[in-house]
Amino acid sequence: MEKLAIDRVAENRRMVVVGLGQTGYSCVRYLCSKGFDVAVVDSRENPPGAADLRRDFPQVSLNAGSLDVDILLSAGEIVLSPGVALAEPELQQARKEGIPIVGDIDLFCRVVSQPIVAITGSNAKSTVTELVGLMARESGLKVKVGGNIGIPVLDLLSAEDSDQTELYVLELSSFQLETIHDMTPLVATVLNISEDHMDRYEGMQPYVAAKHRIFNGCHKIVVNRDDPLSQAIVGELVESYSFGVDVETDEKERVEGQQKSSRYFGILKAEGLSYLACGNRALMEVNQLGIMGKHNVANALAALALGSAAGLDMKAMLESLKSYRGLPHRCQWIGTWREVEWFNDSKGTNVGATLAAIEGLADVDSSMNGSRQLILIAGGLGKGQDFSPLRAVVSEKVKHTLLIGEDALRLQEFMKESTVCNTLQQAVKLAAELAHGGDRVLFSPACASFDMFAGFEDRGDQFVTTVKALFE
Ligand code: UMA
Ligand code: ADP
Repeated sequence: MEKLAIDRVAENRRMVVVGLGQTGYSCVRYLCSKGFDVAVVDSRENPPGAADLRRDFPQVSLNAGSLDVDILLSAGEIVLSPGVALAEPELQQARKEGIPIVGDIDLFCRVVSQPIVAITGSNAKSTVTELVGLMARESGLKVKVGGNIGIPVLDLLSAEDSDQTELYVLELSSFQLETIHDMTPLVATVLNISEDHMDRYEGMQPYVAAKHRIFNGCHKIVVNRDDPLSQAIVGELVESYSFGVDVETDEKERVEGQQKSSRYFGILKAEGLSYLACGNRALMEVNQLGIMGKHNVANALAALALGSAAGLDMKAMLESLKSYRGLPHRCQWIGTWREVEWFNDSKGTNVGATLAAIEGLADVDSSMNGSRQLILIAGGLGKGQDFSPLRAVVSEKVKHTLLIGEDALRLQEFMKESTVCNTLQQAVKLAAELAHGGDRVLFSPACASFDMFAGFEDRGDQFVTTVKALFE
């Protein structure tokens, strides 16, 4: 029974899965295939997986509408979905009664012996996870990518070729990290930290603490030199790699300066050109990157550091950085009409992401005198965030902001020039009227989407469709 033969579970093979979304359903499928007695509870009246469960696993009971305490207390182990907080009183009660609460990542780690690259952060997780996956594939490894990126980790095990997998690259959210006990990743990183999910955490401290659980038991770490909250205190035996766009060493300094270690990833400037660099060695010109913006330079360096720590081939990694064009809805270029460029950053769901998108796209263009003018479209569900960090950057780099959604008025307090719109379509139309040749229009909401859309993909798709309908 693999490593799952923990005493308690061996005694009581009843697993209670909490939540029947993507994760819960993958847990049911996995646990049933291993012969466990499985029951499901979900606080929603009609959870998304209910019809499929009845059809494919009629032997599994589903109790929907509340987290039934008696069912929870009957468990050998509770398997918690990430969308449900450990703080729910029913779960706290079960915990007090001594019932272990784990997540799908623990179930996965108990049976997997291959190396894992574990990636978290407030932003850039999916981009860096995809990049490291691509780099590993280009290096000739059989690699699987999953986790918060949208593929539950247990589904990676059900693939026919999973026995041959040589490396797993996992994107992990703070929610998933809350229930991790058994992971010992080869490499772990917190890419960056900025405020998010404040509707779930009582302040930054517990949010940061959840993220840092990724470092427990890891062999190597990658830290962001520009972000103190990403950095961990680890023992001497843990190899430490770092990345940052902070230090720009010119050639003179490079010759005279101290030799930097091969675990140090940064930017080198020489003869007016910027290079991604490892130690004192220039690797490739920044403008050869397939993804745009300063934040993506940091993401490329993070991927290089993670890939190096995982032993990937440098040439393959650099080729991947040249060919990778990024995921949709992340600072994605939509097109240029009347000399105005339009960008969809619907995945910018918190203030940190939107700041990075603004800084990345309002870069200085040598053909113009100074920064580009941005028109920003933002707004949605603020998740209890403090919007004030937007004030200074928006006032410096954004010509006008168009605001939508539930927290539009709260956001407006921090915007110099802004207009509240009833719909995204109205905001797009106004943006087209306000933008002049050379400007860029950026849709980066700094908010979640569920007040007006089915999710960030739906929101981004509606933006792209509206923009294209206006011009094509
Ligand atoms: N819910 C209830 N009651 C329940 C169970 C769930 O109200 O009993 C609600 C949750 O509060 C949440 C929703 O249902 O609003 C979905 O929760 P879930 O745990 O069932 O979610 P899954 O469908 O399993 O998807 C989860 C991740 N979602 C969350 O953590 C909310 C997905 O990340 C992830 O791709 C998937 O597992 C596979 O690993 C999404 C996400 O938004 C993209 N993640 C957050 C983020 O990136 O910021 C953390
Ligand atoms: P995540 O999976 O963590 O949400 P994504 O790679 O999907 O991260 O990117 C989400 C958004 O985060 C992007 O649309 C962009 O606005 C922002 N972003 C990307 N890279 C960075 C970075 N290095 N620092 C801050 N924000 C970033």
